[in-house]
Amino acid sequence: MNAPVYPRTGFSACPHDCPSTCALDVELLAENRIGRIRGAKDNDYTKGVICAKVARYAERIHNPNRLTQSLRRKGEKGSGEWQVIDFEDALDEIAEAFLKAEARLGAETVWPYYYAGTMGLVQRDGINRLRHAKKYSGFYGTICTNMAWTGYIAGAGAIAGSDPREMAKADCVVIWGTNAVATQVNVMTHAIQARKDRGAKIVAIDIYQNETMKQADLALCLKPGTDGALACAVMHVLFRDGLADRAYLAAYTDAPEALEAHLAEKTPAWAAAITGLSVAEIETFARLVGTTRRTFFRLGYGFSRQRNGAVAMHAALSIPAVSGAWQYEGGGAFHSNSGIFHLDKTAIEGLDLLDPTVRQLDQSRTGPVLTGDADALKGGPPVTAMIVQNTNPVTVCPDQTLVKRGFARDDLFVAVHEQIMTDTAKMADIVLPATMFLEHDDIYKGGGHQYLILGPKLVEPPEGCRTNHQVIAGLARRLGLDHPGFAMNEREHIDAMLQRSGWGTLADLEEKRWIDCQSDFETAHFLNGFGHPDRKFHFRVDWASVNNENYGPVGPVADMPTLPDHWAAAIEAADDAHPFRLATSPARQFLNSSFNETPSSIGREGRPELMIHPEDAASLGIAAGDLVVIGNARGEVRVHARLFEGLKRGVVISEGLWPNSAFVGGNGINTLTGADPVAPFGGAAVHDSKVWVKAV
Ligand SMILES: Nc1nc2c(c(=O)[nH]1)N[C@H]1C(S)=C(S)[C@@H](COP(=O)(O)OP(=O)(O)OC[C@H]3O[C@@H](n4cnc5c(=O)[nH]c(N)nc54)[C@H](O)[C@@H]3O)O[C@H]1N2
Ligand SMILES: Nc1nc2c(c(=O)[nH]1)N[C@H]1C(S)=C(S)[C@@H](COP(=O)(O)OP(=O)(O)OC[C@H]3O[C@@H](n4cnc5c(=O)[nH]c(N)nc54)[C@H](O)[C@@H]3O)O[C@H]1N2
Ligand code: SF4
Ligand SMILES: [Mo]
Repeated sequence: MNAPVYPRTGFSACPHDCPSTCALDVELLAENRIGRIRGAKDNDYTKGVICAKVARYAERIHNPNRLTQSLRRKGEKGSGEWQVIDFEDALDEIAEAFLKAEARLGAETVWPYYYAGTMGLVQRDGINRLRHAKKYSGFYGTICTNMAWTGYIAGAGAIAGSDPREMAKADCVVIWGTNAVATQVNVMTHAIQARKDRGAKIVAIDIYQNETMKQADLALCLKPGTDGALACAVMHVLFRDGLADRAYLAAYTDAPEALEAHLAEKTPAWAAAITGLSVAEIETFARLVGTTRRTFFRLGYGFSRQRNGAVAMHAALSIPAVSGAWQYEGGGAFHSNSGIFHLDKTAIEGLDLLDPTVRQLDQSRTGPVLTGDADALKGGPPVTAMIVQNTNPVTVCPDQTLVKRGFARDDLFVAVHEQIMTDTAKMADIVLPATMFLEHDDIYKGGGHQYLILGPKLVEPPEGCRTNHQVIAGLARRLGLDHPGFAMNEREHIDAMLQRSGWGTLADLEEKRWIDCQSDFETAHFLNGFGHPDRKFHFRVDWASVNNENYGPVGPVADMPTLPDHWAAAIEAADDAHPFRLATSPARQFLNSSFNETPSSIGREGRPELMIHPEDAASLGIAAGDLVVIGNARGEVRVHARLFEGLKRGVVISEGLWPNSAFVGGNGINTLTGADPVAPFGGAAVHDSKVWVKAV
């Protein structure tokens, strides 16, 4: 074989937890060195556009602070004192700790813990094979999607929708509760295409004037947790003004008469009082979507991160079912395409070994789980051993005080497999160094689009780094597990999954780079019926039965409204002691907690701040740049004030998942967010916290 020539371009996919899952062209400078990363021009979703932080990936992958050695804790937990150890010895110690814990308290005391730091299906999900083979506690991954998906499924019966590329063919694009400029830039590519080609109107609905709102023709800035009210008033106007598509309603929906009657009182004036929008804004928006057949509702995650988030998502999704927009190209709704890929992950996840009687523990309740809350532990043994891959719970999980207390427990053994020394890795007993995406083989599926994309190994990792798959297989060997999935390598897993799923072979994919899995127009627009057994869109919801995932309903499910509504009682409304509502929106230069270690991202983001309305600041005696304390019953956080006019009074926003050490006093922003169970199936209401704010 000829030696590879440099520089050259390699093909990949962005592994980060971002709906865009961009197809990438990677400049390869040497066997172990990359240059610039660009978006693939010939992928018709990516269209050559990626975010700046991934374009600068050389900075992250060649970061001098990367972990490249296995470490064993020397001092107290979190002391930062480590001893370098051999990788194989580290795996021996982890396996031994797991066996010891299991012998004492049963297999469920071990909690393999992972999330979406990489979205690669082999590297991310392989840990489940270990879990199923050993009957360790399951990881109920709720932190991101639960309220959103539950609300969407409640209406449509599936996680799918209009082809996201159709946004470019819309006459109105409603960008609802997603800061797409920052969080999934390609939505903007397609929406702006529609504006250029067709004069389409772009509507954005958010709680502050972020970069996406600034690009909108109509920017609706409402109070957090009130989207259900806006949606109801819009549908009220559609019925009132003869803009509801009654033929469509009769053919495709379950309870149009009940809905119309239910909405009779939900007028724009009613919604204005709740949302803080004006009646005129609501009327304008309703008329626009009611008179524009090709209205594309691009529903994001942000507005679902409220305790009434599932209800809000369902209410927003109900609008195109009333207007009939689903029938038209460029119309309908889209949230995620997760439901279209029908991938058979038996070998990757060891699903043939799945025992549904083994408990699952809720990611969003990591704090309560690790501090012994009997309800969060589902009546089972305490967690005394963990391996963590691709997630940074000490930064990202709600109710951080509990999370920290849990990870600090002396009777809890924790191994963390990481690329950098995160807040979580700092609390570990053993740290293992991980490869980055360009250093291992994997395959990625779009959330915001319809492609399966190959991400092959393109460069050599630093000596010492291991793939997730290698770590899991190494542990399995030591634990005496013989599932065939442990013996296969990454490429064999990709090939087997593709073949079993009917998507061809790895060799095919290597040639094509990506597979377009889009379903046909009728299916995507639910014109052959929605995903429920009766094939109707459901306005009426029995929340406890929407889905279950072997966990069961939680929270005040019985109080959930059965028709689209504003579920006021669920959210943490401001009160005299906590006059502000805090949202913790994403930072453009970070990807959750990833990139919060790269100098250029830190440089562009500055420091942890609180955006507060100038009049609120004045009333508290706070000036721009002042250090302030934000607090509630869960704890206190110190940040610098940034006066910002683009939000409602009584709303404050702190952008970004900074390392806890970036905060004066070391309490990260999730100190203020709650780990209480969110109805109906859990999740993290990270934009729904009542707080007080004080000058220091
Ligand atoms: N740059 C960057 N990109 C990211 C991420 C990141 O951290 N940084 N995170 C990635 C991940 S994991 C995900 S899941 C996606 C999420 O991406 P999005 O779908 O965009 O969701 P969020 O980032 O949670 O919030 C989006 C917007 O919702 C707003 N919001 C909060 N509460 C409400 C409300 O009650 N109503 C309305 N209408 N809006 C509200 C927030 O202020 C924010 O501007 O982004 C991904 N992409
Ligand atoms: N306050 C507040 N909290 C939030 C949010 C919010 O908006 N506000 N957003 C929430 C959301 S939507 C999400 S999805 C979560 C995300 O939270 P996390 O899942 O923790 O997300 P990341 O920070 O993207 O990734 C975590 C780690 O994965 C590591 N990693 C990446 N690739 C690999 C790999 O191949 N192998 C290994 N071993 N490690 C790898 C990275 O180095 C990074 O440190 O945070 C949630 N928390
Ligand atoms: S983080 Fe999102 S927008 Fe940026 S390259 Fe990755 S998938 Fe694309
Ligand atoms: Mo997420």
